Amino acid sequence: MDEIHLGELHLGDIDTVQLLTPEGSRLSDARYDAWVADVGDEQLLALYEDMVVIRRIDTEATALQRQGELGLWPPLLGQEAAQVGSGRALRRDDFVFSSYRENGVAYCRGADLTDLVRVWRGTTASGWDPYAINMATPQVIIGAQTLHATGYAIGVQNDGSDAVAVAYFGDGATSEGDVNEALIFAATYSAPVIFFCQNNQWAISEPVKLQAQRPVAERAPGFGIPSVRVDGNDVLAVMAVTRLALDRARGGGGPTFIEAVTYRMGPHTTADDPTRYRDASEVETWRAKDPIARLAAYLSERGLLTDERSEAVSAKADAVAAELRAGCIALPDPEPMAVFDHVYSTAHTGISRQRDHYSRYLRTFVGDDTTPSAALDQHDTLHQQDRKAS
Ligand SMILES: Cc1ncc(C[n+]2csc(CCOP(=O)(O)OP(=O)(O)O)c2C)c(N)n1
Repeated sequence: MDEIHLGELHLGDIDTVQLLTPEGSRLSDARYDAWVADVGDEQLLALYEDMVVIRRIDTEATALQRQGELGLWPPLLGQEAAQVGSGRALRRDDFVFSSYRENGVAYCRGADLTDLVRVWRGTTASGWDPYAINMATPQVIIGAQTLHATGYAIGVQNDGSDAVAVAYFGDGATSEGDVNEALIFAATYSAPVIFFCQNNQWAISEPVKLQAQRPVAERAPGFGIPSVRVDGNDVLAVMAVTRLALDRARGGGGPTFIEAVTYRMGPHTTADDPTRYRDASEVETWRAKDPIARLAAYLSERGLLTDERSEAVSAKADAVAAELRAGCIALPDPEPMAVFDHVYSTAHTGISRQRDHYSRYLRTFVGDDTTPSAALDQHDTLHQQDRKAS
């Protein structure tokens, strides 16, 4: 397979890789077909199931937030193909550094369902063990994870491993200094890292056109990094471009920048109201490019997605949603004073003072059944230890 050459990209003629049209027809592509030639019927059906399940997780979590069970949720509705196509291309020992919206990638990495919602329920400061699924916990500081991914990639390169780091971020993140610094370092050290930008057209209420006068994918060649623009609602095309980029990185070819052109059909988070800044017609235009509908159309046309199969996928999605809901609701409330644990490994007067203040505040509730007396007793012991230490 040819490598992507920097000289291939020119202003104004950037192509978007597509293997499945919105109507569900398979296009042939001399360059990318080979990268998904091994994807047989069962694997296509598995990709379809992944996307349906991920959408179901998303709608269930959104419902949980609306019912007051989660404080917040960042929906990924419409971005299933970008996340599944790339997530399923990775090896177990590759490492993912994501933002808060990559719940679909986390599902592909094998994250426990309850772990997807712990943080959003506010019961913990981080959702899962990064080393159990080789995926860092979600980054809320926009773009910072691109630096982490680049540093990690330089590390595995030094170790002589052929594992790859993948940074997921949005179109808005490309305006951040961190992302630009990461691109420079990755190019300089030829780091085995993939910059996977999900261009979902909006950074909260800022349209991508305001931030990027040219396609986002055109930025990377300026840093010496080859880039590719792919239809992010086409799971097969996303898988093909990700596999090529992984192959380049494993073979010492360095970083690749992927712009997956997709659309966030829901709000930025459940705290946002997109009707205030975007036209309903825009959403409808993108709904016609739905990633799940096009794969369903392709599979149905080929007689693969039978009623029976479709029902089995729905049943699986419902079971996953029920498990997610049960796990979420059963999460124990942490002791209030536990928020001060693990902030510093040694005594710290700033934290001690805050802990003391909060403890006194909690004591104003004494007599109330919700008073966490065990936590307060524990706090007193810790506080005395701190005092002795300082
Ligand atoms: C450094 C930083 N600046 C600002 C914010 C506030 N903020 C949260 S999400 C967001 C928009 C991000 O848009 P994009 O990168 O396109 O990702 P998307 O949410 O669309 O997936 C902003 C500005 C932040 N979290 N971090």
